[in-house]
Amino acid sequence: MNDTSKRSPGEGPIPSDLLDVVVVGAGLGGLYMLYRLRKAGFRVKVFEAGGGVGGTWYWNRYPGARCDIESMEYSYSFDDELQQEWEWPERYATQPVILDYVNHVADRFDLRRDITFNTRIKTATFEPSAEVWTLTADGLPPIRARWCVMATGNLSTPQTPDFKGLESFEGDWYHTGIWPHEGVDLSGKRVAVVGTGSTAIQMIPKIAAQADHLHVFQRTANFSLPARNAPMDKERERAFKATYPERRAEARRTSFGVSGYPLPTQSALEVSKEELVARFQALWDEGGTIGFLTCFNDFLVSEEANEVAAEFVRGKIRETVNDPEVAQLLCPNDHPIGSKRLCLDTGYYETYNRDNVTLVNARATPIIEITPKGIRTTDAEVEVDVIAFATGFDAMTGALREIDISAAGGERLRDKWEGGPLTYLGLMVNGFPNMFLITGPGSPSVKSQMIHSIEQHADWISDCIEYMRENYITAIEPEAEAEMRWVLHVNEVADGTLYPRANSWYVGANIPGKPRVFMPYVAGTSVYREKCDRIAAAGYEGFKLTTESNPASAVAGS
Ligand code: NA7
Repeated sequence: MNDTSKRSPGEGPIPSDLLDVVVVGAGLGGLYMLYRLRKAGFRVKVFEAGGGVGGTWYWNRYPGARCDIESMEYSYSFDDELQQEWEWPERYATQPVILDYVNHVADRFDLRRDITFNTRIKTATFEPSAEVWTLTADGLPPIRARWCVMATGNLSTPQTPDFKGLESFEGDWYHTGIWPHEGVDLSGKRVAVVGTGSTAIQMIPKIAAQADHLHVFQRTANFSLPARNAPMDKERERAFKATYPERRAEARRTSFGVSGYPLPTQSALEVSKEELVARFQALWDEGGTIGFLTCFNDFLVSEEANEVAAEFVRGKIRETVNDPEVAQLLCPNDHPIGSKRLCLDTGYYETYNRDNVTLVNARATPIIEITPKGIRTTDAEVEVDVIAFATGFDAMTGALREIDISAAGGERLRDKWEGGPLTYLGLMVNGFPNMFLITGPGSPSVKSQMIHSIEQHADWISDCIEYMRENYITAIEPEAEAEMRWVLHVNEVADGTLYPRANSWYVGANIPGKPRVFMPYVAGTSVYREKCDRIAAAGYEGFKLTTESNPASAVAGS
């Protein structure tokens, strides 16, 4: 071992260029990680590709961008004064409001002084002899740290299909995930939206209200529920704030990390069809998606129960959309409801009753090329001035693939994950010591209230690094066998549900050539948290720990 490894991690003099922890990304995950590690006394720096904090909420500025979890839930819980003082103006917060909130958090806790913006990390390499991570970025000297935390986000690599002729398009085109910060004036324009996922469903009513004509290219219809967004109910806000700590504790005992939706105990098959429909109607009237997803314990397990809900929503679509042919086209028929991200909208289906909106069936007549004047399908050329690609992201693994991550023996993460992501708890990867993932594949991540899961991961990671400091442990990584068992478990849990039945970004189906592997852990956040805590309490069971006095590896726990 060389000099840098002789000091106890996080203690004693630090060679001037050696950090304790380097964090990649200043979104909600990176910011809280910085706060937590700094509080524990570690020397931390964050590097962020964007020009400001916020991650997803910094980049996704398309019209109508809004969170689909209620504001009182979708916020940090770590500081009671913060959650008491911050006022959310609406039931569901818009992107600009969330970005204001994130900026407020960065200022309030003086986080910016440790963040370098406009810096995209290109490589991350672990030197086993020194037990040091070295990261590189254009225009900066190498960044060296004992630990590396990837807070790179799950939906941060926008995916524009490789359409022939795109470069010849004479109008303007945008991907929703990198929407211009100054906004786009679409008034009087002929606009095409490609895609009908959550993003498009939020954006389409806004664009229709502005554009001269909107053409929506739909390949797969999606289920969407009404948000019933409204200005914040002051009484509800007051009641919520009066019991915030209890609410947060309750959220930890749920599947999705959202309070008010306890673990369901009843099977949908135990109630009559009439009662099922009445329950779905009540949830439809209340607005939001979590109620639907947690109303019965077999909603995402039993095809029969699921189909009742699916048909209920299809009925609403037929009731709402005047043209029966358009309504039929909007009715999803190829996946169980909830097996793809359940969308949340304000006036989505109603938008198709407008004269200036045309739905193009991009399944029956696929897009074959972009022309100088617009989009050509197998049926016709649609002339437009602007194309908005709401075509999604290389989800969960994309941002990590973009960084050339390599470790002991030169193994690269990209190669290791060629057949799908392999992690232990979605937190660490065998062969890549001292590198942590925030909400990585194999954790509940996108199948939960993200800030809830971010806080849980950042707390676990900080506790782990503190434990290493206290116990003179210089390196930690999962045992290969523990990792394999976890991956099998994640898959087994998913296979017991209807989730794998959909061609969703949860299985990488939206990226040509991406291996079809179900990535999130869907046993629920409460089950997951309990497992993480138990493993840590058992001395990091399933992890290989290297101590300073005994550099030979020792397996913790049993
Ligand atoms: P999604 O949910 O991945 O949706 C992408 C949409 O783009 C979906 O409707 C796709 O159809 C469509 N798409 C992709 N490629 C094409 C081509 N080549 N032709 C036509 N249509 C295409 O991304 P979002 O941004 O909406 O949402 C991502 C998450 O962000 C969301 O779940 C929230 O968690 C926040 P397909 O279904 O593949 O047929």
